[in-house]
Amino acid sequence: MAGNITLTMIKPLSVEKGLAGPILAKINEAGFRIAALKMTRLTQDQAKKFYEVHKERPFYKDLVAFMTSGPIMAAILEKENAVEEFRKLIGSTDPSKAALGTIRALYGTSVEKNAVHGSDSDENAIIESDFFFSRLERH
Ligand code: 3AN
Repeated sequence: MAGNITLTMIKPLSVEKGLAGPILAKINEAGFRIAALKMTRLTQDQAKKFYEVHKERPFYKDLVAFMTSGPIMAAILEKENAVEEFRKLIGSTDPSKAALGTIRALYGTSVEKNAVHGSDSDENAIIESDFFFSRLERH
């Protein structure tokens, strides 16, 4: 059975451009419930750990630098089949290839600066939610 949570990060450039509000509005309109939400700035170590699966990829160092360049907003989103539904809402990794109207098509700048993160599996949704939020921070 598909899980009902996913983890998103509104990435630094989106926060800097004042896009957190519009992005959260899209998330609400799409029927997700926000179960946890915080603004924080990732340390180098945290960003490296979060993106550890990509550590052999050529873009890893730049991605860590970008993700630590300013505050982000992290949220746990709830909906039936949340991971897949949210990936539909955000669109492809590359904003120029993302479907019209998706969050990355609307607000993304490049493959790296693609507006938001979304978990890629139920298993990672749980790991990533635990990375950011204690039980007391979930509602
Ligand atoms: P997604 O976020 O769509 O699941 P992943 O998991 O392949 O994509 O990549 C994680 C993050 O790494 C992306 N959100 C993006 O910021 C960055 N990334 C992925 N591919 C590239 C690339 N070719 N060049 C630069 N950054 C990339």
